[in-house]
Amino acid sequence: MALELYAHPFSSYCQKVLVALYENQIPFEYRLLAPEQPQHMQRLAELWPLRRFPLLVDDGQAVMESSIIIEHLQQRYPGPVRLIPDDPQQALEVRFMDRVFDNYISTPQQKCVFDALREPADRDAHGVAEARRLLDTAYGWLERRLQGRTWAAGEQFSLADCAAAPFLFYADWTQPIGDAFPTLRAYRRRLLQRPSFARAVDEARPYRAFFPLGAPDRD
Ligand SMILES: N[C@@H](CCC(=O)N[C@@H](CS)C(=O)NCC(=O)O)C(=O)O
Repeated sequence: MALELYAHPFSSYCQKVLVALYENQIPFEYRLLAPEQPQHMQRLAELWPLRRFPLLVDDGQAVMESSIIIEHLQQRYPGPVRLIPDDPQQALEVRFMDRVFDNYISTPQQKCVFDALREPADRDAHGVAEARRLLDTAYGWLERRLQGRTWAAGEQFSLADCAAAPFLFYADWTQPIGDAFPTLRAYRRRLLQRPSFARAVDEARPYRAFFPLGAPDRD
């Protein structure tokens, strides 16, 4: 039975999983979460009351959480690009970097975006300032950690890069990665050139007007 992915092209967590699927050319059926197809959102809510996406259905089994979906793909549909290394210590570094990009890049980035969607009276200026400071601190740490590395955890493209690609993409739109972080900027550029992510970015282009902070005219 074909894999089904409940997703939206503009969503960063969905792009993370799309990169993994595209890296190993794993076929799947796209269940677009869009107002024109309410049955897909309804199915998502039945399968996962938390209604977070992406969600993968594999032979009737629902798999949630982007990192777990990628681990599942690695176990069930291994391809030439091993997104989680066999070596346990290397695998730990990959999973650690995946957590860093999720918790300290994506989470504060989304805090800024969700705040912009609120009514002015409901906004949390203090929380947004904290989130922007956390992004700058994370940029500084990544700038040092990525020195001498092609990809997030070394020389092999991995789960951590699937996360880094969309999260740094939108983080830079939210809190620009300045000239003080040349290694991180170069890494973001490398990710944009990776065919799997370039494809995900292209598929999301029609939705750029929806970026609440205003999408810059680049990338
Ligand atoms: N921890 C989840 C996060 C998924 C997530 O937050 N996805 C967003 C889309 S980028 C979402 O579901 N938003 C809908 C909502 O917040 O109600 C994962 O890694 O898959």
